[in-house]
Amino acid sequence: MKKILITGALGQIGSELLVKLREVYGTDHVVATDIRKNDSEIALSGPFEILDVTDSKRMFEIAKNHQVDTIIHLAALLSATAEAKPLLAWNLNMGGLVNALEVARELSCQFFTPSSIGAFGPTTPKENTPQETIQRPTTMYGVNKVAGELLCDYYFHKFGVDTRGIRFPGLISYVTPPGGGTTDYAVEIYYEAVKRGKYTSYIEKGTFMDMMYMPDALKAIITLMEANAAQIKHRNAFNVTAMSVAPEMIASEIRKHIPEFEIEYHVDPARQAIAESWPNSIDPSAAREEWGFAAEYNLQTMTSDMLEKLSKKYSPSTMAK
Ligand code: AKB
Repeated sequence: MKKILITGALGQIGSELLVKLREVYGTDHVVATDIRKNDSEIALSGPFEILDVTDSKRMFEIAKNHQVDTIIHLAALLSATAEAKPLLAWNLNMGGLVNALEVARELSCQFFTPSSIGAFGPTTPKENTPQETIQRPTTMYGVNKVAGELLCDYYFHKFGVDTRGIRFPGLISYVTPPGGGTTDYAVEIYYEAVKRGKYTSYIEKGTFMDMMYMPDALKAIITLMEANAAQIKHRNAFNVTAMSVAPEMIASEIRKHIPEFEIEYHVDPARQAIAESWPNSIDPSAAREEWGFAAEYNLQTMTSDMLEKLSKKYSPSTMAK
């Protein structure tokens, strides 16, 4: 049975992955860490330690004290924030990653960290982007992600650390909103549809990016971590996707449930430029072939589920509790 340490456990992926991992491996087998603690059920439901991932000594102590054998390193700044604060992004994203890899090396832990469609750039083939292709991103986030993929490869080849990674597209969920990403519009649109019946998109109509519903992302992480090492060739990191969508496509799907829903566009040039530098759609065939990746949700099924869950979350009776 694995004993797992998660960094960034209160973030968008962490807050749901933590619950899922505790269901699978047991509450005491998953140690949550984040830079702050809040009074959410997640933070209070099992082992939790405050950790700034740039503090390598503390990270080592926590991992050693809890005798973990697996590290899932999620703490990082997303693309739009990283672009606004590039030096902070370099220090946090790369500093945190190398600290976590060092702990994995010293304690012989299995290791997972997410990469992103942000690891591609404007010279990458835009449609059906291959697993192995040109990676010359023009954002600080992209530079971090490419360097991170290479660093994880290095720790595998040089030190034998069992590093594994996934290039995630935009992740959509109703539990914890993302913050500072370029694909965040695809989450906000559902919240605003339920709360106000309209949304102003900062991403231009006709801009395609890959997306995936959170349950598929969680399943992908667990499946990859459980996969037989002998099957895995592209360990850092696998392309995965569930859908390639533009804002108007999500809007028209929402309208099937909320016919009066309206979308307007007020484009944010900074985030639009990032979006345009990324692929329109990526090819997940290596993940499918090497460890059986398959997304369950498409735009239709995800939209139904998001709207149902958010309507419950924001219904007057739930809000009054
Ligand atoms: C972002 O928009 O920065 C992230 C990502 C695709 O990596 N959601």
